[in-house]
Amino acid sequence: MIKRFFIPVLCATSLLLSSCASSQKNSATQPIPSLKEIFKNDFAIGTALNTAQIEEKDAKVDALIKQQFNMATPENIMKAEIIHPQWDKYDFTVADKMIEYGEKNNIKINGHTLVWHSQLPAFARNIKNVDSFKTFFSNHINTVAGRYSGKIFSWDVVNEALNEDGTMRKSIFLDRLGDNFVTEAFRLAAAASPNTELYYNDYNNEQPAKRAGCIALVKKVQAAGVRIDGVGIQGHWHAGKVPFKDIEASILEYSALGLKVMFTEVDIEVLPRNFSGADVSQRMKEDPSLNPYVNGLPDSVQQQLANDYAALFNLFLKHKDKITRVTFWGVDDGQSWLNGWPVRGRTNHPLLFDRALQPKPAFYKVIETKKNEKKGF
Ligand code: 9MR
Repeated sequence: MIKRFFIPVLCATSLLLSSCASSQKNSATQPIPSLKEIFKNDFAIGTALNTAQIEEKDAKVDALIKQQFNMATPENIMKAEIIHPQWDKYDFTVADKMIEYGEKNNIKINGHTLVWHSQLPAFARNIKNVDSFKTFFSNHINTVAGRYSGKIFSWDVVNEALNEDGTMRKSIFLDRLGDNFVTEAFRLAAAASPNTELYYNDYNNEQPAKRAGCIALVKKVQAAGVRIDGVGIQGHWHAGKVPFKDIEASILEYSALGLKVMFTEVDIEVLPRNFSGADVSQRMKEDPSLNPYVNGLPDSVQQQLANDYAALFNLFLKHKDKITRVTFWGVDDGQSWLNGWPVRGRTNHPLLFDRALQPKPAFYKVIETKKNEKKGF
C-alpha cells in the first residue's frame, strides 16, 4: 500500500505556503499529490539520495521519498572514491543498502557513476602506467557493474567526459586511455550487466556546442556496435535563465539517435553565480551579498522558480514519448549540494520541497501542468 504524507488541507490548495503555519493546527489533513502518481503514464520521477536517506534515518524524509519518487540515484555512494577505495578493496556497504532500499520500496535505482574524473580514489589518480590504468578501469567496471547486474535498473556509465566546446575533457581517462575510453566503458558495462540500461550523462549538454560533441560521442559508441541506451541531461539550471529552446532541441536530437532522453540531476538555482554548469572544481569567494535568502525566498523569486519549473514540465510533457525519467538532485532544499557550492555555507532553494519538507509553490505549479495538459492547454 502507498504510504501517505499528510499536510494541512489549506496548504495543499494554497500557493502561498508561508501563510500555512497557523492553519496547520486546526484543519483536517489530506495527502499532498504524489509526483510519481501524477506523472505515472508520462515518465519516472527520481531523486538523489544521500547516505542518511538510504539508511532511513529520518522518518519524515523517508515517508516523503516513498510517497513522491519511483526512481533514485545515489548522490555519492557509488562513486569510485567510496565504492573502490583501494586497488583490491571495494566497499559495497551503503551501495548494497541502496539496492535493498529500492527493492523494498519499489524504487528503481540508477547507478551513478562508473567512469568520472571527479571523486576518484587517490590510488587511481596516481596510476601513471597505462597498462595498470587499463586494468584498474576494467576491474572497476567489471566488479561494480557485475555485482549489481540484474538488480540495478540503469547506470550512468560515463559522466562528464566533455568540455563546453564539445571536445573531450582532458581527464585522466583521456590521458591514459585515449578517446576510445567512452566506447570501451560501455562495452565493458554491457558485458558485465547485460540487462541494465546504459547512459552517458553530462551537464550543459543541452547547449549547442556541447550537444554536438555529445552526439558525436554517442555516434562513435553506436558505430562500434556497442550498446548505449540513453543520454542524461543533468539539468543544473538558474532561475530566469532556463535554456528552454536548447532543451527542446536536445530532446529531439538525442531522441533521433534512437536514445532515451532523461533529466538526471534537476535543480534550479536562485542564488547569484557568475558561470553556469556543474564543474565542481569551479568555486567563488564567500561574500554575504551572495547569500541573500537566508530567511526564505521573497515572493517574486518564489514565483520565478515556480514559473520556470512549470515551463520545464510543460516541455517534458510535450515530449513525454521521448523522455523516460526526470530526477531531482535531492529531496528538499536542505539537502541540496547548492548550499555548499560554488560558495560554501549558503542557503539555496533549488528544489520542489523546502527545508521543512513542505511543498513549495513550484511543486503545485508542476502538478498543475498535468491537470492543464488533460484540459488541453
Ligand atoms: O551532489 C554531489 C555532492 O554531494 C558532491 O560533493 C559532489 C562532489 O563532486 O558531487 C555532487 O554531485 C554531482 C554529480 O555526481 C555529477 N554532476 C554534478 C553533481 C553536482 O556537483
